[in-house]
Amino acid sequence: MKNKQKIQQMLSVYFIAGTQDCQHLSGDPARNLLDILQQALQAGITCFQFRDKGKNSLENQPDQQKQLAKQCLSLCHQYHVPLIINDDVALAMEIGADGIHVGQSDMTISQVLKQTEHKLIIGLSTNNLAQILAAQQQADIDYIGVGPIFPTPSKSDHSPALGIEFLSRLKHEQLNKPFVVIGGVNQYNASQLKQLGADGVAVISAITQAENIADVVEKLK
Ligand code: TZP
Ligand code: MG
Repeated sequence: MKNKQKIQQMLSVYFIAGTQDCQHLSGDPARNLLDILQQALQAGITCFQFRDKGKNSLENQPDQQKQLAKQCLSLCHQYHVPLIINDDVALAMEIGADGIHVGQSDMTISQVLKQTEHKLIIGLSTNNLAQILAAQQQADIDYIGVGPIFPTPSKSDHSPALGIEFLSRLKHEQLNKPFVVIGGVNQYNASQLKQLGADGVAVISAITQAENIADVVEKLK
C-alpha cells in the first residue's frame, strides 16, 4: 500500500488512452497518442494510464506496443507524472512503469503482487457496491476505479452505467480507499462528481477528442 494522500493527488485528473482512441485523427495513431499525451501533460494531468487494447490497437504488434509504452513513460516522467499500465503486468515490469491497473476479470491482486514484487501502484476497476466493498478489504489495492458512471462509447463491453445517484449513496459507505470515477466523465460533469466524493476523474474521450486539451484539463481539475 502506497501513501494514501499521494494516491489521492495522483487521481485528480487521470487520463487513459491507447492507439485505438486516436483513430479519428489523420496520420499515425501512435504519433497522435504521443502528441495528445504531451499536450495533456503540459496542461496538468496528474496520471496517465496506457490502455492499448482491442480493435485498432497495437495489441497484436507487441514490439511496437512496447516501444510506444516506453515513449509514453519517458514523456510522463519528464513531467513527473506516473504512468500506469492497463492489465499487462509483464509490460509494466519490463518498461519500469509506476503502476498496474486491472479489471474484475483480469489477473487477481495476489498474482499481480507476486509478479510485481509488491513494487507497483495497484488499481482495480469496480462496477458495483459489492465489488467496491470487497476491494476495501484488500490492503494491497491502492485505489479503485468506479464506473461506468454514465454510458460511454469508449468501452464496448462495459457493464451498466451506475448513475450519479449511485455516488450519492456511496458517500454513506465511508470508503477508506481513494477512488476515481470513470465512464462518460467530461469537463461539464467533473466538478459534480468530485463534490460527491470522488478523489478524481478518469477520462478517455474528453481529452482524446478535445478541440482544446488545455481548456478541458483545466476544467477537469
Ligand atoms: N472503463 C469503464 S468506462 C471506460 C473504461 C475504460 C471508458 C471511459 O471512456 P470515456 O471516453 O472517458 O467515457
Ligand atoms: Mg481488463
